Amino acid sequence: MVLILTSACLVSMQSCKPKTAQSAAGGDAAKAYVAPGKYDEFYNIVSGGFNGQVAVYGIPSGRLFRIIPVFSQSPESGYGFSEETKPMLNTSHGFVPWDDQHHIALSQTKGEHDGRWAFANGNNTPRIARIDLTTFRTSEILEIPNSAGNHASPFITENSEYVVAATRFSVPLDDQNGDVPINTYKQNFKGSISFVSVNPTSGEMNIAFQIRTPGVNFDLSRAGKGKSHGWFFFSCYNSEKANTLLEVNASAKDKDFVMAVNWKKAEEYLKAGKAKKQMVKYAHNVYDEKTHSATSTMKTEVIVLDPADCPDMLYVIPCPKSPHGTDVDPTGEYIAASGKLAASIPVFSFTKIQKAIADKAFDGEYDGIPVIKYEAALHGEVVKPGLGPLHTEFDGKGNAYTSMFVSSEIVKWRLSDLQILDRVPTYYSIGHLSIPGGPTAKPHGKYMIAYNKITKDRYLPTGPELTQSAQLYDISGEKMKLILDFPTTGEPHYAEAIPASMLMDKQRKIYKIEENAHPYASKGEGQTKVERKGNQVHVWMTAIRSHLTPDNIEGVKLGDEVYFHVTNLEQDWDVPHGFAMKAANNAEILIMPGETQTLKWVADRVGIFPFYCTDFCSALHQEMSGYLRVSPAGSNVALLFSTGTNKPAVSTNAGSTAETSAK
Ligand code: K7E
Ligand code: CUA
Repeated sequence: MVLILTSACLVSMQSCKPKTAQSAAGGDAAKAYVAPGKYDEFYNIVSGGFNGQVAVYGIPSGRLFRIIPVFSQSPESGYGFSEETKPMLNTSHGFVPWDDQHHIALSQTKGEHDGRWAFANGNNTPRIARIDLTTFRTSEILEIPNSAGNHASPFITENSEYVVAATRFSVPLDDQNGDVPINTYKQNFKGSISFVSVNPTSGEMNIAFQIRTPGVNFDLSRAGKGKSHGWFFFSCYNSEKANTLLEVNASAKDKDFVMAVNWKKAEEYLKAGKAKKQMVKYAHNVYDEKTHSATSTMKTEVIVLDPADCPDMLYVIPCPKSPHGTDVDPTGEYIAASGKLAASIPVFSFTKIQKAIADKAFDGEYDGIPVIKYEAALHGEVVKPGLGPLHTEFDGKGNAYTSMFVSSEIVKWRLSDLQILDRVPTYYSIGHLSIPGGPTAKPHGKYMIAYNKITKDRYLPTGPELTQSAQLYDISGEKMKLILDFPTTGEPHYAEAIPASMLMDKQRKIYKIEENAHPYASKGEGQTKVERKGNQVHVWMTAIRSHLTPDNIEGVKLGDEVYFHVTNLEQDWDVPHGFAMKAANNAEILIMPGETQTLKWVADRVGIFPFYCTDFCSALHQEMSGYLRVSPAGSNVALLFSTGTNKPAVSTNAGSTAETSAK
């Protein structure tokens, strides 16, 4: 949420609490009821905001199924703590284990959900992640160079050709000396739009090209679809190019812009060799499902198109007051733009934009980019929709739904004649809203979910901070009906929901042990061992109900770095084993059937250190444990490991027992 509230807004926010309709009527609430043992109709994949994660809820029940760590370390799964997953959080700035996650884009084919991947943005240290929807795990993270604030991201084209990212903050380019006075913004700060290609088979991301832009701030955007496929519509604010007190100085002009990008044209310029190479530095991190390990590669160049060399590639359309987003309707004809401070919602027509370009209905230029006349591009305005319009979704039946932050409501309006049909309160201060399939060519309709910024009196209070929350509405009839409140983890921004039937039958159940290509895998207890390499001790360990092999380890010395490479030998669905070591400076690791994961631990004192399985895996789970003995640095205790056999006892120094030497 990028809104800066004026005191007037704050006042109206306080007073926006409706006096009636505090709760859903019982009859409506029943529509959200999913009986015990029954499945939900939709998976809802929801941004986690400043917790850096993505969460998965059922719709209509609002039940939380899973939290997917993306730009965060997860003590639950060991993501970002295990040696295998640490590289996922590598960047050109080093290990960055947090980000601010706002937007989700589900992969599409022919403008419809295909249920393969979810893309998610890291807002703070610019990154895009790809989540595999067969494992609900993060598979890839790509850093975005020439960007600072990856808020306008990720947006997907109708065949997942690209996920697109534009910079929130314009900044000096990565290969230039950025040591410039901040008030030289207008000369030195540039914007950048990145087209990230998606490999149609593997999903792997690659920056195909960037477009250099004037130094504006980009906000939410959408790809064209159907008739407007090949175009992209970005909302921009700060066309004033202010560098201080943006609250005032970036709101000076009456209109900012929607930037229309003809990306098919950009591809032609690319083929014609118009792009220039630029030396930059950005990390590309990929998780390999065969080695169960991530690798991080530092990339060093991007190719960049400059609009000055590429006529007819970019146009700008004036748009009232600090737009926060553009949304394209299912047919691809209408582009709704929401100005946070605007009194109306302008809706542009793709057909009219094309005609305006053909007729050169321009109103001068902005930094060399033709400015299309507002009236020439306009389908019409939704008049007096409410206060603080932010985001719009579509039901596929010719209707649009816009969230109103300041007046805390959702307004339903008709695309054809822009008439307001209905309005419903939200509790409170709605940001995004989402309709299953809402951003696609074929919305699934039926439900609408509001993501709120403030919950105030809706839930039991929990100290200084109250829960975050979403609200579910039934939109199958003419009137929108509130049917459920459900708390969310983190501050939710955008979300996408997809029919359960598209995902549930293709879930990965296990990793086949025979396909495990981890260099430290033990594919059976016979392969377990302990080896020393200098001060590193590698433990090849297995886990199966209900023991760890080896479970007695001796000969580790003070200061040794011990790597526990634990392979879960199970080949049944949903039988993870966990592994935790006393005094480890990280989290547990949670190992899926057939998988190998590594916990690093440093022996910081002499003594006996128990380790155990953390996931209640069987009736004898509590017995699934072992001991590691640490001896002084100069000790002569040999490296020994075993399970189920007692080796002869060896003491560190003659005359004392093993017990006392451990003190
Ligand atoms: Cu919350 Cu999409 Cu970051 Cu609007 S943004 S609310
Ligand atoms: Cu394995 Cu508990």
